[in-house]
Amino acid sequence: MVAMDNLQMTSEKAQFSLSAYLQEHQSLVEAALNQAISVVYPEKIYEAMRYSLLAGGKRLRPILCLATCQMAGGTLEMAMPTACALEMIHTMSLIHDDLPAMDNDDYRRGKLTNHKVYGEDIAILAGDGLLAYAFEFVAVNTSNVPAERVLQVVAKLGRAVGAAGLVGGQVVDLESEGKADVSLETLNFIHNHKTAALLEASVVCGGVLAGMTGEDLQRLSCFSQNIGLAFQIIDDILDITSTQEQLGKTAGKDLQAQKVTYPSLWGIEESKSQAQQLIAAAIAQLKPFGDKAIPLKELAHYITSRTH
Ligand code: GRG
Repeated sequence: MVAMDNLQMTSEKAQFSLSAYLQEHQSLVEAALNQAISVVYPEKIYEAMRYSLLAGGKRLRPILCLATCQMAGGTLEMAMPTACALEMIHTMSLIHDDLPAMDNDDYRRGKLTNHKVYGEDIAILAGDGLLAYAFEFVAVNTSNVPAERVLQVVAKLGRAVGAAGLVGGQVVDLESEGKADVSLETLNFIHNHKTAALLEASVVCGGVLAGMTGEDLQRLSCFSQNIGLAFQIIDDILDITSTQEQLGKTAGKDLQAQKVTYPSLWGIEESKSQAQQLIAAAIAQLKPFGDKAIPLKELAHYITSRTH
């Protein structure tokens, strides 16, 4: 496809524009997500799934997956079904996170949350529908990739969302709520699982689809764990320093829920410095990949400079 081929990276650092890269990749992901789910009977559930999936968002996970696949010599087409699945899984986790039984939020991505529009019952089912469809989507739509790589992707996605990943992190987060004595170790556990696990899967699956193995995958795993934690530290800071309009969701939630966060343990300045150190450690892992890693490096920097 010509439009996708035009997006192949040149090796000239000077020619790389992160904002153009983000814009181009975001619109490819939007188009693929829009095509992924059609509204059929029973319409309500498909509408609820599409409502949250197409509500905007930075599309960071799909873009990380596409960028890594390209860096490793693969194509956007090889990674697009997995990129869409990552966004389906991420969106389902947001829908369930916002439920009254969890964080009880009214706004997400600048819109009313799924349960506020469709009711709790449909919101739970919309999350379930997106989660199941994510796996079907990868299995059915991935082409020009050997089956054993697709199987590896399915396994990695499953691990990232289950009790060894998002679900486990969410459980410890719920257990820690209202406790003032949450340790740094526990906080790291929560966010390594709730946030970093899916970011890690995004990067590593991109590498797997393109045929990466061994030490290269280890490097990608280390890169993404570091950016995952940095991402969460910045998320915690933005919850304090940004407005609801900037965030698209209720601001100041952590303080209100008396959650222990990185800024509550370290203060804002030290938290920023820790995030910078994690980004530097992440970028160091990309050294062997040379100029091909420029998009991933720039995406890592974007994590600490973002405002929403
Ligand atoms: C996964 C089976 C399954 C259940 C869900 C609710 C839950 C278990 C886990 C919570 C996961 C969660 C909401 C983690 C927070 C991750 C995070 C920092 C979200 C914000 O991500 P952004 O900033 O959001 O990328 P956008 O809207 O830009 O996509």
